[in-house]
Formats: sequence, structure tokens, C-alpha cells
Amino acid sequence: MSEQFSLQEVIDSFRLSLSDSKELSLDHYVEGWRGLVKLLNSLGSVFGFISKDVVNKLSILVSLRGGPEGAHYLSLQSMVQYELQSGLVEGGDNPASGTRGVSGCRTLLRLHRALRWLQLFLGGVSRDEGTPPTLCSLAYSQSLSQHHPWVIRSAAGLAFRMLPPRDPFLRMLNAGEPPQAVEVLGGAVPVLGEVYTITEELYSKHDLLHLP
Ligand code: 1Q0
Repeated sequence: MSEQFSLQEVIDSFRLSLSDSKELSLDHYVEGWRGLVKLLNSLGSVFGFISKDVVNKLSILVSLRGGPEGAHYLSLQSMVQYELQSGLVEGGDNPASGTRGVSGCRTLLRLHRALRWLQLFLGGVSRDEGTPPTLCSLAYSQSLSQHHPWVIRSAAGLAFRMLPPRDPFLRMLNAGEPPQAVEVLGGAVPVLGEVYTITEELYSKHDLLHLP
């Protein structure tokens, strides 16, 4: 992936993360998130505390994938199965990670919740339902915010106000002029939605949606 963020690359990574049988490849999932981090970084240092947290979570997943039990971290499905069978979902002493007490499942759950926010936010932008700051904060209150304590909610609220207006925001996606960028955005939403739904169903089936 190139240094310059492109929205299309993010969509491609998330699209590629799903196999025909709806297995979700963790390598591609992480790649998609790396692209999102690039966009976040291009928005300026106000968003640094958010991208730092995402980078941290991605490095946990990458270290699990590169560790001695890495083969189990090939896909979302194999990760869930492995951590459930080995009693690692709640953290435990995971021999596969350098980080004690941190499971792949709880780490990915945080990103999964954020993906819902992104889907709502980008959907709103693509349908021109308001300005990016307004849509961002609306999407946040409908999703991620319920999982965050007050201090994070207020920091997030301040950061949202620094988002650029619609046209500059669309240009920052590196997907052409605003009308084209809107089309690309419209294509991103169902892809993010499918990744979200597959994860949500799997986590719900195994009662993993509230991992501490
Ligand atoms: C564009 C503005 C970005 C707004 C992001 C909204 C979320 C704000 C949340 C800020 C919280 C970050 C600080 C740390 C929080 C953690 O405590 C929390 C829980 O983890 P833990 O280990 O303490 O239990 N972490 C999270 O909830 C993860 C939050 C991740 C936020 C991910 C935001 C990704 C942003 C991507 C920007 C993309 C813009 C559009 C690009 C279009 C491309 C298709």
C-alpha cells in the first residue's frame, strides 16, 4: 500500500478480506485499518490520540499473527475458535502474544465497534445528510460512544469539531473530485457493512460482544 492514503485502497482491502465462503482474513482486515490510520493522520494532530489507539490495537493483532500460534490467526473465524478453545478470549496468559492478558478477540471487538461508526458516518456523508463534524458526532452517539467513558467522549467531541467541511473532506479521500469521491464512498458503505455484519453475527453467536 502506498504512503498516500486512498479510499479505494481501503475498500479493496476490506473487500479482499472476505473470501467466497465469508471467512474474514485478518491480514487484509489489518491492511484496511492501516489505510484508515493514514487518513486519520492526514487530518492532523488533533486526531493523534485516536490513531495511536488504533495503531496499538493493530500491532497486537499483527504480533499474534506473527507469533508462534500465528496460523490460528489467519482468519477471524479461526482466531475466535482458537481463543475460545484455549480459554484465551478474556485475556489469560496468551502464549501467542507478547502482551499478557490481551486477546485477539477483545482487541478486534474495539475495531469492530469503530467500523460501525465508520459505516454510519460515511453513509451520512455519501448521502449528504449534513456536514462531516455533525455526521461524525451523530454516528458516534449512535454507536461507539456507548462503549466510552465520559472523558473519551468529550475528547472525541472536541476532535470532531476540527473535521473539515464536506468538499475538502471529500478531496482528502484521494478519490477524485467530490462527485466521484461520493460515488466511491457509496461503494465503501456496503463493503464495510458486510464485514461488520459477519463479525457481529460470529461474536453474537459466541457471546463475545461484551468482552472486557
Ligand atoms: C474522522 C474522525 C475520526 C473519529 C473517530 C471516532 C471515534 C472516536 C473515538 C476516540 C477514542 C480513541 C481513544 C481510545 C479509546 C479506547 O479506550 C477504546 C477502547 O479500547 P480499550 O483497549 O481501552 O478497551 N478504543 C476504541 O474504542 C477504538 C476506537 C477506534 C476509532 C477508530 C477511528 C477510525 C477512523 C478512521 C477515519 C476514517 C475517515 C473516513 C475514511 C473513509 C475510508 C473508507
